[in-house]
Amino acid sequence: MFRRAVVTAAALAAAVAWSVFPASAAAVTTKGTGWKLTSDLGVTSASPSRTYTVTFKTEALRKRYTPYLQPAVRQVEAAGLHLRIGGVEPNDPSRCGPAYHIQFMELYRPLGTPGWSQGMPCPGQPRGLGRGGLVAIDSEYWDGSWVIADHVLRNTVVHEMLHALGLDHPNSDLDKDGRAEPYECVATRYGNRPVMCSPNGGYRTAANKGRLTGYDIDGIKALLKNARAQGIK
Ligand SMILES: [Ca+2]
Ligand SMILES: [Zn+2]
Repeated sequence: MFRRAVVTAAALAAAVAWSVFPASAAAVTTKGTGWKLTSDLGVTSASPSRTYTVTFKTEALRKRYTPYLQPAVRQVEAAGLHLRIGGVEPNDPSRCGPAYHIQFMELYRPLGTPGWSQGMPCPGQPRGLGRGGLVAIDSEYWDGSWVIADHVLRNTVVHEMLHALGLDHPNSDLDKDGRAEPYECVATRYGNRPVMCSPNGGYRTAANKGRLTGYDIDGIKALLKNARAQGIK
């Protein structure tokens, strides 16, 4: 639900110092209706040509999360970003993995808060080009200590993957009380908030849970558009 550092604060600071603001910032759009990019971590685009690969720390995790991710992965592909579900590889919550990998793991309360998971892109990338990231799902969902509805679980897993691709929370101050509050996100006329809303939104129906909303798809398209605007392949 939140995206802060799996990577250590020191590593983050060093990486962000590299370039939070790309030289061609003028060509980059970082937010729109219902979507926002992770510009404060220096990620504003995604490669239109490279393939991003989701990997898992263990075979058990691969089996567990692959079905949850498949519908969303197909939508991201349809939006033009090459994304595939891969296999098992070691990962380390304190550092980013191979380029263009999104590494899934389970940790006990990765943010220290009961029931919260986290995902983040590798920060401070040259020209703001996202190169994948890390996802840590709270292990409490599986040991019975945190009760989570199936649609919330599925939307959470997808939400964290989208963080690793470079999408941020699009919460904004819709009621003009001076603060962008939890759940304060645009919604469709059916009341569906972006999956990237914080805490996570997304569909609640059996047919659509774990699928991106149109807002989230617009965010994915913006990552690609920014890359093209900067001549990133
Ligand atoms: Ca508000
Ligand atoms: Zn989040």
